[in-house]
This record gives sequence, structure tokens and C-alpha cells, in this order.
Amino acid sequence: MRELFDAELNLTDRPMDRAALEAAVQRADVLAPTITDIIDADLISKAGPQLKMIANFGAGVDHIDIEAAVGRGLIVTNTPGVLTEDTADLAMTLILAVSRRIVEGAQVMQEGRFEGWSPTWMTGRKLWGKRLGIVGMGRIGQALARRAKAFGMQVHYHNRKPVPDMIAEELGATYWDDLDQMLARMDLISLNTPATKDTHHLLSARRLALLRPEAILVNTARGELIDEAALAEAVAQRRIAGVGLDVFEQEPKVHPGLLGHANVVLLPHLGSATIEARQDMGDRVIANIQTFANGHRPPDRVIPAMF
Ligand code: 8YV
Repeated sequence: MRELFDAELNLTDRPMDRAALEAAVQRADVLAPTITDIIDADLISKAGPQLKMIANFGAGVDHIDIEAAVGRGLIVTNTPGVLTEDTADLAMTLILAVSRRIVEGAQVMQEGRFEGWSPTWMTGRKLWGKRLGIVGMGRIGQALARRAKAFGMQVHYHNRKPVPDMIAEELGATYWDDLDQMLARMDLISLNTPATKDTHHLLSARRLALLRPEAILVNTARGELIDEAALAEAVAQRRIAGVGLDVFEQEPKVHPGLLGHANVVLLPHLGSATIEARQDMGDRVIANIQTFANGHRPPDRVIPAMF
């Protein structure tokens, strides 16, 4: 960034506070936030006329008021694609960890409590042959579907529209137009859809009640997709067999009702946390800014109709 632009970097690796963000939009031509920075209509209204672009370091843009930004003539970009495989890996990790009780087993070892295996001890659930319902069949959903297929799972999905036939055939994936119907029939559910006003609490108390008691739910997308209090209640009442979460409604806070359960695996937003993904994300931010600075349309432009 410094080689190419007159860049002011936040070297602390900690989020900037509101005052610092306000000051930044009053003097910068380009703002490069992370998903932690809330770029709402109020902040955008405080931007100086020099601000031309918001080049987000991250795929999700739910922290940016896209309509307000685009309405003000700002170009918004994100970093899709480069974190797809890593996030799909993490979703698969959670599926495996919850189904096979990996965290519980690892804890037994660390605490020196292993006294030898026995035929019925620590039995989890088989993945082969199970039905996985993917909510959101974009890049990450499809990458997860490929992994699930390799594990012998049956892939089902709900999406605004079906994926092209060629992809559906490759994945052997079954489309469900009705999310409720799919939720009620799956062994595992994975959320892979962005947070928008339409997907807020997509898994509401009502929909969580549709899940089979044997079902396992994993979320590597956004915490806002699930009514976390209702999920905690479902866990307490043993209405769900297992949960794996990498994202939370009030991140970094976690609903206390989700703590202390052996069948709930929680991770600290590790979806894209590989050195390679984070470097590639940085490269995408730079490519977007440089392309725009050269007078061209940046490759990862976000437009309101996309969300
Ligand atoms: C990262 C993410 O933490 O890209 C996203 O939308 O949620 C995560 O993978 C984020 O990109 C960092 O800004």
C-alpha cells in the first residue's frame, strides 16, 4: 500500500474508533475498512467530497450501508473468491468436529482423563450418507458442497434461485425452493449466505423448531442469520443434536446459553484466517484501488442489487 499510494495505515491491528473513522472519511480519497468498522449512512454523510471509494478488506459488506455509499457516488469493493476455500474448509471442520465430538475428545486427552476406548464411549455421528442442507449456494456454499460430496454426503440447498444445471449435476445437489421444508428434513444444516435485511434471523425461533432433534447446525457466515437466544434455548432443551459456530450475533460476545455444552463447538471467527487468504485479500484490496486510480472499473465492485 505504501509503495503504491500515499497510505495512512492503522498499524495497531485494532479497530479504529468512531472519531478516527470520521476523521479518516474527511481526508482520505479511499477508505479501506475491515468488517469490524461500521460504515453506516451517518458516517458516509460526514465524508468529505474527496472520498471516492470504500475498498473493503473482506467479502462480507453487511457493515457498510451500500445504498448510502453508492447514493453518494462512492465505489464500494470487497474481496470475494480468495477466501472461499478457507471458509468452506472451516465449515467442514465444524461439521466434522461436532459430528465426531473432536473438541470433547481432545479435551479428555489434554486433561489426562483417557482410560482406554470402549465400544459405546464417545460415539458421534457418521457423515457418509447424511443429508447436508446448504443455505446459500454462492461460491462458499458450492465449495462446501464439493467437500461434502467427497465425504459421501447428499447435498441439498436453498438459494434465491437454483444453480446452473452443470453445477447441480457436478455436485449432485437437490434444490429446495422452500427453506422450511428443507430445514425439516436435513441431518446437517450449514449457513453460507450473507447477512442482509432479508436474512436477519433467517433461523428464527420458529425455523429452529423445524429442525430434527438429530440435526447439527453450523454457521460460518454471519451471526445475525440466527436468533442466538432461540438457539441457546433449543440447545438447553436438547431440541438440536449439535451446533458449530464461527460467527456470533453480537460478536465478539457469545450468548452465555451457548457456553459449557459438549455438543456446541465455538470458534473465534476463523473462516478466512489463513496467512494465504489474508495476503490474497490484501492483494485484492490493492488491485481494486489501483484499477480505480487508473480510471477503470475495479474488479470487485459491490452494487446494491447484489444484496
Ligand atoms: C474476515 C469475513 O474476518 O470476509 C469476511 O466477510 O467475515 C472474514 O473472513 C474478514 O474478511 C476480515 O475483514
